[in-house]
Amino acid sequence: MTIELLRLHRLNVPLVRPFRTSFGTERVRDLVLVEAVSSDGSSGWGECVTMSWPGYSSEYTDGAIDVIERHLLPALRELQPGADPHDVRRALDVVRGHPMAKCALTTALLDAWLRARDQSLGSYLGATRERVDCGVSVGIPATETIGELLDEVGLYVNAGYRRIKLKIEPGWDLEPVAAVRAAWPDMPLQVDANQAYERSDAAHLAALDPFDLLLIEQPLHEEDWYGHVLLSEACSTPICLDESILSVASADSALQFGATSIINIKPGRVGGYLTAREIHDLCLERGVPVWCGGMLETGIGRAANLALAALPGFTVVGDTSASSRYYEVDVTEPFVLDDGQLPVPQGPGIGVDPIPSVLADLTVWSTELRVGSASVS
Ligand code: NPG
Repeated sequence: MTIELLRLHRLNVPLVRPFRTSFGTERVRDLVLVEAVSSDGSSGWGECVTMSWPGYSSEYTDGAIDVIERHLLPALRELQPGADPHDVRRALDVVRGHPMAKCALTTALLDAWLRARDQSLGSYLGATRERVDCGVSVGIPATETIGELLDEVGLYVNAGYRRIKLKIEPGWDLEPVAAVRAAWPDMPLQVDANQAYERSDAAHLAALDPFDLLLIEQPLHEEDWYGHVLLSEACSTPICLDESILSVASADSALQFGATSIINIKPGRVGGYLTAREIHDLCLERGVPVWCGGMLETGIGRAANLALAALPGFTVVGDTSASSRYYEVDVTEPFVLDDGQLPVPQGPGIGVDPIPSVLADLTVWSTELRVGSASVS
């Protein structure tokens, strides 16, 4: 199989409600779908999870498009005939960083490669479940009122979600957590700070301990490894790292140092599904629980995340929510919650395709790039 063309589709997809975190507010998801077109005309798909501005990480959508066109595509052209998904990952290693752009590209090629073999991504990665428990991430309400928060959480609880994650920041933490815990005493609950706190907030964060949270996610700056060790000692609630974990080596280091006891695995943040699986394997071997984080993906990224979240080490409920939590109209057939779970797609590759008319409606820009000699077989 030869990949002849890459098509980049930039989509602007309105969110059903603004999503506010400690680093900003997202109203429209500005994302890129990478389509890898094979010599037989079939396509593989990958979603680039960058945001339009570098608030969550240093990557952003214009930058991802640029690095794909200017640096990753030429690296792909160096592939030898017969290259497999591991060769593709290695070929892109000549570019430092840019894991989200790499993930989008490697997933599109992996999807094409698996479709040609009639194998699903779940089976390729080693999935052991056909359905995945789903949690939901709840942003900071626009009005910053407890009433609005409880209304939104109530919608999700009634829809059947099995775990609630609350976004927190200084000034929006103890009170909302206490209110949600009081309203739903038995609901699995966790919080995510997206690096908003300082080491000196340790005693304040330890005040979350009585609320029986599953974890506190990424309280400190992503490079503050020692700070997370100190917090792990100060809080009885487990600390979980997200932004700090970019590779197998950083996962290993964080665990060895005691900076984290649970890991949020996001394929985009670590450069793709092969590395995501390797981090999973390392954690499984060490008895460290992992869960699959979300980046407000459309059905394309969600399908692939569900395949990953079906691996045996994913014992903590993740962010793989239903399409309706994010979008009125998804790019693929919608993923619909059933008893708090979503099905793992069983078809070849990621198992879903964009709906052409929806893709056309949501596309704000696209380009076609000739790959030339890259052959993946
Ligand atoms: O359900 O996809 C989802 C969103 C989960 O909270 C979520 N994601 O910091 O983990 C995060 C946050 C995020 C979303 C980060 C979009 C960056 C972009």
